[in-house]
Amino acid sequence: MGKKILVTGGTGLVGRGIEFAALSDKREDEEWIFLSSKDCNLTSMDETRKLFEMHKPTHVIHLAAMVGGLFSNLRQNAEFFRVNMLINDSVLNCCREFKVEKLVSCLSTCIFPDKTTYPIDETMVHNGPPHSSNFGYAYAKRMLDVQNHAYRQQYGCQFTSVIPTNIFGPHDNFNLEDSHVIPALIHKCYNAKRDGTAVTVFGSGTPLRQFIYSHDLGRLMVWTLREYTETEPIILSVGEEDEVSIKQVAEVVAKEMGVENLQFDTTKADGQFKKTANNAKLRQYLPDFQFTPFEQAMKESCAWFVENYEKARK
Ligand code: NAP
Ligand code: GFB
Repeated sequence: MGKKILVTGGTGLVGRGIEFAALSDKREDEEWIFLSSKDCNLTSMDETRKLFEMHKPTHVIHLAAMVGGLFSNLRQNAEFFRVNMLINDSVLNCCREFKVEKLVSCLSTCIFPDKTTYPIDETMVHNGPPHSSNFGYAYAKRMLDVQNHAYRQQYGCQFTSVIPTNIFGPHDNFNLEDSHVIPALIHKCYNAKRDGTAVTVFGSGTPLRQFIYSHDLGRLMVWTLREYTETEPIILSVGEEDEVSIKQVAEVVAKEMGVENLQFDTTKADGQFKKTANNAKLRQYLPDFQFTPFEQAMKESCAWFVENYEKARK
């Protein structure tokens, strides 16, 4: 029998990356359904049940979440916790009730302990408190790993999770209040070029991040759904050697967008200094996986924003 794969949060940055990957490697026995919040408000168990009743999925990739950058998290820790706990409870419970064969949910490297040794690996998710800027989001996401193990133990469910680093690409959220650093900088550079003004980068520019292109993450998540059988999470990341500073990122975006004047507002928060993750487990499974070079991925992301300015989330 074929697979019917439901992707919650299928219209967001990662969902579009998965759609791109699934279309590039089509399989006859797979039917993909990409959902938005308009199809169902997943904070409601009743609505979620109706959705599962309608689609009867055999497989689920669960992306839907309240998502935001550092400044959005700093303002709304309570909401990040509440909304994500509700969504995750509905989705995992319905996956059990409707006997979904496999569920892959999405964590994030920002949920790891703040005070830790580096590099971070998959065994360290629960080792200590997350960074204070996003503890609401981080604890809700950590609970997904707890839920996966509990559902496996009590009901034998095949539930697992992936842990991506910071992500960017087409269809990102470019809203300057809520967004992550790369879409924010692309949008700021666009405005600066149009208005002949300088670009303000928030914070000192010294924090370090690993960034993964949404199309690469899409390919890796399709692989996870098809091939990965552990309950334990797997980090989906570029190598430690590909970690970059925010200043370097700002310079790459500015160059791509044709902007020269960058200023740093050090009164704004830096957030977590780094969360360097180790991708050795991924490399054991996929030693030959090729990541898109950062500059190439940035070129495609900037071009997407310029070409889709009217319809982009901003
Ligand atoms: P995104 O672009 O903001 O997309 C979020 C998706 O979730 C959208 O499809 C949205 O639907 C849907 N959604 C939100 N609230 C919902 C609700 N109450 N009911 C149903 N659907 C709802 O986010 P993303 O960056 O693709 O994130 C996808 C996953 O990756 C999340 O689990 C996130 O935690 C994780 N992640 C993201 C990053 C990153 O840097 N972006 C890093 C690590 C992990 P609408 O389009 O209708 O609003
Ligand atoms: O992308 P960002 O919000 O993610 O910020 P985090 C990364 C860094 O970029 C921080 C700096 O040091 C910011 O100070 N930055 C510079 C900016 N200019 C800007 C700007 O205009 N907007 C933003 N947003 N940052 C988030 C977590 O943390 O990472 C979330 O809070 C989530 O929970 C996500 O998981 C992946 O890596 O700091």
